[in-house]
Amino acid sequence: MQTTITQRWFPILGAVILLAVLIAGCTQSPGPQPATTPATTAPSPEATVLATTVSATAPAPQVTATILNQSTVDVTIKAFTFSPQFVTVSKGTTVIWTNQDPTPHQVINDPAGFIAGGMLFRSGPLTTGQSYSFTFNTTGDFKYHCNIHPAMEGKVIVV
Ligand SMILES: [Cu+2]
Repeated sequence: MQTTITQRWFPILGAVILLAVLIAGCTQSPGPQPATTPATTAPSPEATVLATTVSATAPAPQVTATILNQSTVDVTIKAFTFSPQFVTVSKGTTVIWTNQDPTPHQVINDPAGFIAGGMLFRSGPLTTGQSYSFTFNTTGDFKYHCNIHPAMEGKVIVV
């Protein structure tokens, strides 16, 4: 008797397993569809990670540029770095610092740059998109840093 009962349950069990496999197959097919949607959003966190990696290694290479005989020279503040970090300009050039970071930065020349008992140049805190400009009318090396993040350093060489 018992063997006949288990024999009767086998087709039912088989049907249940078949149903389970079918359901699993149905739940799997809509699976890849939402998977493509996170895939499109996934690159942005990856890109952020890459940008962080770049900014972490960015302070090591020191970018220099020589831009002579220009009335204005741009220095970009991005990823906590002045770019170009070391720039050589002609006497009389106006250097324009523009903050492209979401965080504020403040350009201030180093104590070595003090002249005649006063500070040569010092910006206010620059928010995103804000600029500060200073015209260098004397030759020399003018080191500066960010007053908010002192590890951020740069230099203007006036020739
Ligand atoms: Cu800063």
